Amino acid sequence: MSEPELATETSVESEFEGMEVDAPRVGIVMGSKSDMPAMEKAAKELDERGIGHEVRVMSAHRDPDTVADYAKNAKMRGLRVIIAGAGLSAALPGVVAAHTELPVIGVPLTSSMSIAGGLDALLSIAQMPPGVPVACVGVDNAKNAAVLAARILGV
Ligand code: RP5
Repeated sequence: MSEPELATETSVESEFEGMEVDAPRVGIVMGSKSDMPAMEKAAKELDERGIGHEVRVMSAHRDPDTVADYAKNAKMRGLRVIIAGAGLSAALPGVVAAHTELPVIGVPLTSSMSIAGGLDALLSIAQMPPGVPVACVGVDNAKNAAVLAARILGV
């Protein structure tokens, strides 16, 4: 009977070669560059907690294929949570959640055309139909999205 092959240091190294050890665990996406001032608060909170993240601008309405590709590949790329901020008829968090099993945290945002102080975006995000959940934090409260992401990650 042949001896089981023991992994040598070199073979383990080659297994890990090409794997990004510092790959981001949280993806922060938003529907417009105009959302950046509000969404930067999520990035700042994750920075302070030492949680790797990436920031992307992509609109569910203007770039639907980009959003679908991003969400479909997110888990495979090592992301564990997605934070999605959008204003007005804020479809982005729901569209992301439709294309990934990862937990999605929506951040309803105010914008120049918001009605009722962002109630439009709040309802768009919170009122997802049964089966495709999106967690929803308060209007413009991107910091809480980051704190919730940290709790989901258990760090
Ligand atoms: C949404 O429309 C964005 O998330 C943003 O909050 C709002 C306004 O976008 P801009 O017109 O400033 O690009 O899609």
